[in-house]
Amino acid sequence: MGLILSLLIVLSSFIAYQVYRIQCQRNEIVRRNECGTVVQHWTLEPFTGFDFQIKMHMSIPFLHQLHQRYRHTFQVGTLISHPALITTAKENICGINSSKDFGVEPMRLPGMEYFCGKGFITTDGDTWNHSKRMLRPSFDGSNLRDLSILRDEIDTLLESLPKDGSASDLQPLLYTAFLNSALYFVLGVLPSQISNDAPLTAEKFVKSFHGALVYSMFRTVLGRAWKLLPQARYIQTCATAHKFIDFYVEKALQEHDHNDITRCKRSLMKDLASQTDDKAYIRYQVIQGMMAAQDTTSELLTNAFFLLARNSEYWTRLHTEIVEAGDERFEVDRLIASKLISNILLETLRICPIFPLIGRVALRDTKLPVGGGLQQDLPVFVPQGTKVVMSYYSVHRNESVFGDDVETFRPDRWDDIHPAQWEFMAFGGGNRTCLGRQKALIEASYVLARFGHAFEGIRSMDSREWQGELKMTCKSANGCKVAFY
Ligand code: HEM
Ligand SMILES: *[C@@H]1O[C@H](CO)[C@@H](O)[C@H](O)[C@H]1NC(C)=O
Ligand SMILES: *[C@@H]1O[C@H](CO)[C@@H](O)[C@H](O)[C@H]1NC(C)=O
Ligand SMILES: *[C@@H]1O[C@H](CO)[C@@H](O)[C@H](O)[C@H]1NC(C)=O
Ligand SMILES: CC(=O)N[C@H]1CO[C@H](CO)[C@@H](O)[C@@H]1O
Repeated sequence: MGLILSLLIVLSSFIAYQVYRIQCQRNEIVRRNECGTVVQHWTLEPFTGFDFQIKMHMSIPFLHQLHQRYRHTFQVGTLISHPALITTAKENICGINSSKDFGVEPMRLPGMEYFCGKGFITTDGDTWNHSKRMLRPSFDGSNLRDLSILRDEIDTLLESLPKDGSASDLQPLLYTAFLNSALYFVLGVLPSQISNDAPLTAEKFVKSFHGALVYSMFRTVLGRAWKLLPQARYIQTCATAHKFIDFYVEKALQEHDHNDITRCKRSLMKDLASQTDDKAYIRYQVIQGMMAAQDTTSELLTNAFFLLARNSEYWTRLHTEIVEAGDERFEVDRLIASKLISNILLETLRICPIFPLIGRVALRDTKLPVGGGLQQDLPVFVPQGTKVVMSYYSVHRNESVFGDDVETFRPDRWDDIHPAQWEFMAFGGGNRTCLGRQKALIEASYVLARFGHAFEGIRSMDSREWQGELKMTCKSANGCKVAFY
C-alpha cells in the first residue's frame, strides 16, 4: 500500500512538474511577443508519444488526416520533451530547408554512425557540405546518360515476364534490376562480375548490407535506448559489409595510383578515390550512396505501374507514343522531352511520394515564419532540440495547388498546374535537395518507355488500393501485381 502511494506521489509530482515546465515554455513564447502558440494534438500515451510515432509510420495518410483537422501547422505534445512541430506551410518548408538552424545529425548520427559513418545522410554543416561536394562529380551529365547497364537488366526482366497474361509482381523484379545498376553506379562492378578474390559474393554482401541498415534504422528510432539491446550480431554484420566495400576501396585506390582510372568505367567509388585516399571516408560515402540509390527509383516505377494498371487509358497513350516515336525512341533526349512520361512520373511521385515525411531537428533556438496564433500566420518559436516534420504526403494533396481531385491519378493535370518550389517536394528542396533527381527521372523514363514499347496493355491483378509501408523509404505494401498483354 505504502509503495503504491509513494509511486503515485512521485508520478503526480512528475506530471505537475512537466505541466509547470510546459507553462514556462508557453510564457517564454509569449515573452518573445511576435510569436504565437501552435495548436496542440495530444497523443494517447502522453509521455513520449510512442503511439503517435507508430501510427505515423504504419499509416501514411494519418498525418494528412490531422492536417485536415488542424490545417497547415500543429504540434504534438509529449510530457518528456519539446512538442514536435508538424507542418505543410511552404514558408516553413522553405525556412527548414534553407537555414542552418535545422539539421539531422543529432537525430541520425548516434544510431547510424557505426555502420554508415559520417556522410551526407548523417551529418550537418561542414561535414555534410564536404561529403556532398565529393559526391557531386558522379552526378554529371555523361555519367547519367549511360543506360547500357540498365538496358541489360531490363532486357533480362522483360524476358522473364509471362507473355500469356498471367500475373507477376513487378516490385521484386524492378528492385533487383535497380539494385544491380546501383551497385554498378557505386562500385563499378556488376554482381555477375564480382571477382573470385573478393571476400564475399554479391548476394552475401547485399544481405549483410540490408541487415546492418535495418538495424541501424531501428537504433535511430529507439534513440539512446538502443544501448540496452544486444549488439554482437549487428557488429558482425557491419564488419561483413565493410569488408566487402573495403576490398573495392583498396582496388580503386591502387588503380588511381597507377593512373588506370581513365581506362575503366566511372563509378562513385573511383570518383571518390581520385579526390582522397582516406579509406574509411570513402567506405562510408559509398555506403550512404548505396542507401540513397538502392530502392528509390524502383519504388517510383513500382508505384507508376501500380497506378497505370488502374488507369489504362494512359497506358494506351504511352504505347502509341513510343511505337510512333521510331528508332530514336529510347534516346535520352527524346525520353526527357516526352511530356506524357514526365507527367506520369510527377503524378506518381505526387500521389505516392517515396519520402512522405522528412524530419529535422532544431540545432539552436530559432523561429519558423508561420503557424502560430489562431490564424496560423504568426511566427513560431522553436527551441533547440525540437523535432520538426515536413508532411510531404499532405503537401502534395493541397487542393489550391493541385485541383479538387487530389486523390485521383491524373497525369494530365501537370499541363495546367504550376506548383511553386516548396509546393511539390518529391525530391526535397533547398540545400539538401536530391542529387540523384535527374538520374532517377532519366532511368524511370527509360524503363517506362521499354515497357510501353513491349506491351499493348497492362491489367491490375490486385483489387486493393495502394497502401504504403514506411521504413527508410515508403514502398507499396502489397507490391505491384499486374499482367501484360
Ligand atoms: C525516385 C527516386 C528518388 C527520390 C524520390 C529521391 C528523393 C530524395 C529526397 C526527398 C531527398 C531529400 C532528403 C532530405 O531532405 O533530407 C533526396 C536527397 C538525396 N538523394 Fe535522392 N531520391 C531519389 C533517387 C536518388 C538516387 C537514384 C540517388 C543516387 C544515385 C539519390 C541520391 C540522393 C542524394 C545524394 C541526396 C542528398 C542528400 C543531402 O544532401 O543531404 N537519390 N532524395
Ligand atoms: C495550400 O496552398 C496554399 C497556396 O500555397 C496555401 O496558402 C495553403 O496554406 C496551403 N494549405 C495547407 C494546408 O498547407
Ligand atoms: C543554404 O542555402 C542558402 C541559400 O542558398 C545559404 O545562404 C545557406 O548558407 C545554405 N546553408 C547551408 C547549411 O549550406
Ligand atoms: C559549402 O561549400 C561551398 C563551396 O563549395 C561554400 O561556398 C559554402 O559556403 C559552404 N557552406 C557551408 C555551410 O559551409
Ligand atoms: C534560398 C532560400 O529560400 N533561402 C531562405 C531560407 O530560409 C530562410 C529563413 O529561414 C530565408 O531567410 C532564406 O531566404
